[in-house]
This record gives sequence, structure tokens and C-alpha cells, in this order.
Amino acid sequence: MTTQNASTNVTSALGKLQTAALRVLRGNDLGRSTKPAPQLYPHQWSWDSAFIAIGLAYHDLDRALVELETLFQSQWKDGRVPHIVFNPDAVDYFPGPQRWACSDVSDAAPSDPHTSGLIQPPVHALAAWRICELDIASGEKLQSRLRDLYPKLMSWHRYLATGRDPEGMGLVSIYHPWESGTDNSPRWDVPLSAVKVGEIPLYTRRDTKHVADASERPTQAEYDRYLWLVECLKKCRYEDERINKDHPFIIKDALMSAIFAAANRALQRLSSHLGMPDSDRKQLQSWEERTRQGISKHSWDEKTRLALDNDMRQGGTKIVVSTCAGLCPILIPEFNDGLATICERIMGGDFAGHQGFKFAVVPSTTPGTPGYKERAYWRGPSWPVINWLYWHAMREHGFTRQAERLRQGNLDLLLEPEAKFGEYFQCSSGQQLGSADQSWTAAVAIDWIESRSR
Ligand code: 2M8
Repeated sequence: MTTQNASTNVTSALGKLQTAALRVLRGNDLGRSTKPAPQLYPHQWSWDSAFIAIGLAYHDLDRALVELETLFQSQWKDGRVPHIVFNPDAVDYFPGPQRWACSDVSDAAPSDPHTSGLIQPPVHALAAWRICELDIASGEKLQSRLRDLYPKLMSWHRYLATGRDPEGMGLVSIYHPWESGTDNSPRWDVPLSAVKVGEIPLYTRRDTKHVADASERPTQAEYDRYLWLVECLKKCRYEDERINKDHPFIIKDALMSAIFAAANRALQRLSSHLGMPDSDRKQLQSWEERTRQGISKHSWDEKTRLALDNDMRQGGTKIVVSTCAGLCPILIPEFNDGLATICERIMGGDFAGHQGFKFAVVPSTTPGTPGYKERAYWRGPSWPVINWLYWHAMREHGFTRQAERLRQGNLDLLLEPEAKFGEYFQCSSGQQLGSADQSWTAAVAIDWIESRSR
């Protein structure tokens, strides 16, 4: 085959992949928001929607912005952006609005539609800035709507910097593994084992109904703990102050914090482009700087060369485990001059360069680490969105060669005929796991394909 033929074949395969990705996003479109997966996740999820907006932006800027606008319509009065906005037409999901009871116990929570009481990583400013950049290139039609969104993003970031960091450590606290987005990761095994489960109202899981192999989902004992933590949060009326006093699970989440630093940088760009006051940028810069210092001082671990989470119920002890979250300093602009080392680590033998992997992709957990399971939820398989975050950061920070290898590894995996935009993938075989037609996988595939020409 000539070089020209080979490159025509690659272009056509990627073209087909992109068409299929758009089909997934259209199939999961609920009108003004997108569900993460056809059956397993029938509502709007916070960070999923941010990734979805990034993918949609190339094809329909207006619809991409609607995705964020819809989510922020359900922002709580205290600034938090809920992790789920419930779709009133979808009943086949547990825990649903009744179990969360947010607007019953908190005046800050909206009731139409209902939401959960948790948060998820703040990727939204990255999405808003992407929409703004593409809008600038296509004649600035969305600027006034971006101006309306901007104060909501500011108040979201303010909530994270204050409500979720009362100690001023420069690190964001989470109250539940679901807040981390890496729900069932071994990151949470030790702190969860210290949680004493009390009486939980009876419940029936729905997730295992939609995933044929239950071993790909959390165990029953883990699920009981998740629901017990929801009961505890409800008892505290979702108020940060009470939670800080009484809640049994408070962790300074390194990945969430690093995403917050990157999002503060993105929001500075948006703020500057929209001509917002200098004082906003100073504030955002200070949050970014505080996080840089927080990660450096409290979570960076020289021995493992990873960023680790701090268990605040154990005096801030580091949780030693090797997961994809440990690589998060790559997201932090100007991190300690250590970005090159982290980049090496991402592409090295514990992660994307692992010798047993079929493709060069970052696993959720390093093989062999305590708690690692090859096919289990956040315990081993690879999540394309995490790969996207690290690819995007490596590219931003000038590590183009490594970023390109990671992008290629992910595209090779997604081009496999059985990949079907899976929720996650077994690293040794590339087998699709969890749900098929997962929206955020389709969205990042679009961005990887589009980025070839940028
Ligand atoms: C997963 O989380 C939900 C709970 O929020 C679940 O397991 O039911 C996680 O992968 C999370 O990061 C993701 O946002 C959500 C929807 O894709 O699914």
C-alpha cells in the first residue's frame, strides 16, 4: 500500500468514527441536555455534560452551550453545581430524587427539576472556554450568552474555594466517592472501610440490571456504604459546616483540586476575553496559585512520584495507592517545574506504557496496586475521558510528542470494531466494559479527531 493510500484509509476510518460518535450524542440527546448513556445513566450528569459540550462544540456551538446552560439552571443558591440533574421522565435509576430529598432538607436546592446533593469535578470552565474560542473563530454569535453564564461559573468556583476548602489548604474536599467521578477507585478503600454503616432504608439497585456482568460494577457492600453516606449528608442538610463537623468521609481530593486549578486558568481566559473586571482574574489567579501550593505541600509524594489524596478523618494522612488520579499535577499550569517528570510517568510502565496493555492508554489503576481489578469499575480499566484530560494538559504544556502517542493509543482502541464508545475498557484486551454508546467517550473521540487538523 502506498503512503498516500494508507493515509486516505486512516482519514476515512476516522471520518466514520466521527460520524458514529455524533450519532451516539444525538441518540442520547434529551433536548436541552444529554444523558451519559442510553439506559444506565438516564439523567444529566455534571462533568459528563462538560465533556459532551466540548465534543458538540465542533458541530453545533449553540447546542454545546445549551448543555452547560441547562446544567447551570440547576445550580444551588450556594453556588454548587449538582452532580445529577434529574430527568422527570426517567424513573429507572437509583438513587432517585426521593432518596436525595435535597429540596426537602435544604433551601439552597432547586426543586424543579430535582437534583442530587453532591458535586463532581469542575471541568465546566474548560468547556465554556472551548465554546468561546470556537465562537470567536465563527463570528462571535454567542458572546452575550457566555456573559450570562460567566457569573454562574464564578460562583461555582467560589463555592469550591470556600465551602469545600474551609481550612484554606488549597485542596477541594469531597464527601462521597461519587463526587470524585472515579467512584469505585481503590483511592477510597481505606477511608470507606472506617465508615460504620448504620440503618439504610430498603433499596433496589438498578445499575446491575443494565450491565450484564455484575463484576464490572461496585459490590453490594460498597453500595451500602455509598447509600449510608447519602443518609449522613441528608442529616446534615447538605450544609458544609455541619458536614465538616459530623460527616465520616472527608477527603482532600487531589484530582478534583488539580482540575479546579486548570479550570481557574480557563476561566481567567474567558474573563479576559469577555472584558470582565480585573478583580475577578486576581481572584481566579489566587485560587489557581493556592491549589498549586496545596498539591505541592500536602498531596505530592516524592516516594511514589504521585499526588495522593488526604484523609481528613485521619488527620490528613495520605492515601497511598497508585491510580490515574496520582498523575493529576500534569493539569496544573507551572506545577513546580515537575511537569516533565509527570509526563514521563503518564507514558511510563505503570500507566500508558505498561507492557501488558494492548493500547497505549492510561488505566484507572496501576496493575498490581492493592484494590486493582482488571475489569472492575474504576479499579483497572481505562476511561477515555481521563485520558483526554491528561492528553489535553500535556498538549497545553508543550509535551506534544507524548500527547500525540496518548491520542493515538486511544484512537486505536476506539477504532476497534467492538469498541462501541464504551464507558470503559479492559487494558490488556481493549474489550468494551460497562455501558456502550457512552456520550463522553463519543465527545472526546470527536475532539481527538478534530485535533488532528489543529
Ligand atoms: C458514574 O457514576 C454514577 C454515580 O454518579 C454511577 O455509577 O451511577 C461515574 O463514572 C461518574 O464519573 C460519571 O459521571 C457517571 C455518569 O457517566 O457514572
